[in-house]
Amino acid sequence: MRHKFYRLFLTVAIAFVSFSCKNETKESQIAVDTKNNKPNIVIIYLDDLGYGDLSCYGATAIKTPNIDALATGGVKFTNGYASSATCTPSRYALLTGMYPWRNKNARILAGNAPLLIDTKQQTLPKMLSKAGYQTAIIGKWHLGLGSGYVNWNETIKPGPNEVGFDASYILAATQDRVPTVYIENGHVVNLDKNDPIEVDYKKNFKGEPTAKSNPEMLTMAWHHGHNNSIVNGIPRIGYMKGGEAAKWSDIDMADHFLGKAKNYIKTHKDNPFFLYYAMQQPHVPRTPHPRFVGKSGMGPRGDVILEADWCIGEFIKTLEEEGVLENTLIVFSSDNGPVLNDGYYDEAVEKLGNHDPKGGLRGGKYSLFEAGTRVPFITYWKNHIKPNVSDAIVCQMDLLASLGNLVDIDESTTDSKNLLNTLLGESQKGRDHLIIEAKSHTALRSGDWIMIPPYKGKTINKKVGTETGNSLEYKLYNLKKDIGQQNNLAKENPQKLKEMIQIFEGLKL
Ligand code: NG6
Ligand code: CA
Repeated sequence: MRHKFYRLFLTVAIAFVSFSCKNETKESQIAVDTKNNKPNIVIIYLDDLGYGDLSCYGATAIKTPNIDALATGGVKFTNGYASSATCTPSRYALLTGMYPWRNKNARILAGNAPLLIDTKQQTLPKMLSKAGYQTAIIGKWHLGLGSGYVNWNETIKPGPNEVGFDASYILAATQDRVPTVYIENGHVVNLDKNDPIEVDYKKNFKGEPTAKSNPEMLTMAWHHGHNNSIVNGIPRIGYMKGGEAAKWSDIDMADHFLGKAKNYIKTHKDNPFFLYYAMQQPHVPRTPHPRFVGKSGMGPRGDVILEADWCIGEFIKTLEEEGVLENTLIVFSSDNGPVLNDGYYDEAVEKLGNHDPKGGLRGGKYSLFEAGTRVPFITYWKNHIKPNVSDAIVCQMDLLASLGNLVDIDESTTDSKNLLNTLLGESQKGRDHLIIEAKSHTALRSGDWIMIPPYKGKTINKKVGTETGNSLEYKLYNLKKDIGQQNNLAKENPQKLKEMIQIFEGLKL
């Protein structure tokens, strides 16, 4: 595909050159043409969306027509992985192309944690900038800000703009963590200097209400954690004071980010762009806009999945209306697997019915079993990618090397694999091996097999209600025959186990 693409460009370029008579301008004109021929790149990244949460991945109780359209018009991966079973490490791997377990700080970050990515590190937006792209993030960041102490009332840096994004419009960490404000290019949006923002993750500010001291103020009840500051009636993680005018509206968040994403397309369509559209759904607190309340019959979790699908439909419509859809490669995925009760009473468990967010896999968010990291993964490029289903093993971490290949930048990468042809549906060859991670524990996927080493610790995360993947024995599953990881073959197949341990140890060096 890429070759075809460049061949086409070459023909156009040669035609152009033979046409133009003044030879001094030839070279610069070619350079401009090369730039204009690069496809835009969009990563649409959901938060906690499970392998079975979309109708294109087998869900029947919920219909996601807009995401389904990407899957049926592009490549739907059945073995697509986030690097990790939680957010921060997966996002770290996506943007840096590096295994997150190589960085001991790559774990779920507080809202005031320092920037996790070194400003000297290689990143996707830096690489694409080098290739002439305009780059932006709109949505959830959760990779830390500042270098220790953040003053939210001044320029907040380093952050996304210091690791390669030309433009950023973000929520700092998660929707359930303070500060509950949007930050645009390092500045809190709508900040009133007379009402400065203070954030603390250890202690409350004197006189400020919390979920524990003022339960009567709550419009959503907390189940575990989430009992600190109250914003819009929702109890959060962490304490925050001030910034009243800057606080976001939870029910409008999806529309707000969509508006920003649409506007970005409209104002940047004339030159190649890379947009990382990091949506907040269906992470807690699930706050569907009233238009979507009750629409799924599954409570807020189902409703926000419908809301996300609608947003994606609107976003694609904008690409089409602005005339850039056919020149835009879209990658769709999720940062980790699904969770129902992630700390609030919001009927996710009670109203689930027959829906299986895990899509037949075992575990879920936080788990080393498959549902923790195996997620929906779709590539779409209208009239360029031939619709297909691929069983190749691909990981989000591979986007760095693969997109590098697409834009002709050859950066050396340790962990990221160039799978461009696979992502464009021209090859079925994926990774030979992949190390997945959950809460700093790691396991090896290799071919049809997965090996989970012994780990101490709870086997079940009781509050959340999922299996962690911890046990005192080695676990070995053949995923082709046993996608639900029910038959541990470690004892039956010591030879395979030994081989897997050897590969795993070799890769972890
Ligand atoms: C956990 C939170 C959970 C969620 C998660 C991060 C508690 C008890 N649980 O610590 O609600 O915020 O962090 O999710 O506080 S992630 O998708 O960003 O990794
Ligand atoms: Ca997540």
